[in-house]
Amino acid sequence: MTHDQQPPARPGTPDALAPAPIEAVELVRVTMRLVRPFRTSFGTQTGRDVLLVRVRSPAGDGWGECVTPAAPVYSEEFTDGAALVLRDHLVPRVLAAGRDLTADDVHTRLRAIHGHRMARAALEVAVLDAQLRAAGIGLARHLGASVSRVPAGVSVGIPTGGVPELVEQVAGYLDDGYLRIKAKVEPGFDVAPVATLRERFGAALALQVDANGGYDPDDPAHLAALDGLDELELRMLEQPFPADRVRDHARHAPRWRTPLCLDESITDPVAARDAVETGAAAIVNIKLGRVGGIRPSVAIRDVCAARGIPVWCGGMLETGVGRAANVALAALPGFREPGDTSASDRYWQEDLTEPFVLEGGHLAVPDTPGIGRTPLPARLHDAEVTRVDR
Ligand code: OSB
Ligand code: MG
Repeated sequence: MTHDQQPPARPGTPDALAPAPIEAVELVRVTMRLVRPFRTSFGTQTGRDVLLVRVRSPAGDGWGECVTPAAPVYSEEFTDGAALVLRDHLVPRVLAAGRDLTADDVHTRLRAIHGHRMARAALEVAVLDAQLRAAGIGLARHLGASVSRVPAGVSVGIPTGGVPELVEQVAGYLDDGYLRIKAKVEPGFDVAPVATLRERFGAALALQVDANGGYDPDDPAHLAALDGLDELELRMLEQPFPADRVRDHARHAPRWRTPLCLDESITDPVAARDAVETGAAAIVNIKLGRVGGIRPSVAIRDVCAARGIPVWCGGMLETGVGRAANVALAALPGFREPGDTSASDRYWQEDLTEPFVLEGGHLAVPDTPGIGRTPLPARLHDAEVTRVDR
């Protein structure tokens, strides 16, 4: 438990918010290059083709970030698909039922739509941001956050330079002050590199791994590698098997002392309940994009809290817009582990917003109205904008 203890602003009673009048919705795309390529078991990302949703509203525009990668490699969603479904389906369907909108209306009006959770989440957050700006309330306070800063971890990709480069990167992040390290693993890059980290940085290092579903639950060699990781005193093993193999996670969990954490498999509160109740997940990574917004994220937190399961806030290499929402979520009661809520300079030379900075291993939770960050106008000069106003 690394959170500061502070009473919530208004325990359990998020302020009721007036609807925001929406004049138009814009899809804003900006190309961003990562400070270093990020490799996982599903591939390498060198940058992001960032898709933002901007809702035009008189008291202040609302912003949300769609966290899709360019290709459908993490889940079925990808950025061009998200832009298309927002433009042709989600936004028209929401606006057709009236332009005075709440974030809850977004969920209600999209009930008949299957999937596309990252796209839906971006629209939900943008509308909520506009409502909160009009009300002069910050997102964290609105949600009942209990802390003013959140402990920050960092997710370290599989480096092209192998173990020496991994050690060097981790040393750099620890110098920066990050409070825990999550190393990406895949078959062939697991026990040896992680054992090296454990030897080099000692027993006190808060260390965990994320396989992004890269292991086959029926392959004895893969299971043997995971047995090897189990010796290394890891905080958790995240998503060893593919997203749809929840029963296999439950089947193999008793084999290891290391708690299993699920990411890709947890798409909604029912999936969370089933994963927890069957023993597939002892810890849950919550990403508001993956689950379709802040409302389902809070519902998953509740499902887990009722069953004594810790949750933490994951990330999808967001810009400051998405990170602002993540940091507010990470400040809620029940979020009990450092998140992948790293500072702006871990991802970008220049963020889209005022940067998030690491202070003593923590990020400050924004307390200005709305989500707490807006893209800087100068950073949007080359953006491609699609207006959707019907
Ligand atoms: O599995 O948590 C993951 C990034 C992109 C897609 C999936 C994942 C990640 C990360 C990085 O681990 C999290 C971050 O720092 O934003
Ligand atoms: Mg993950």
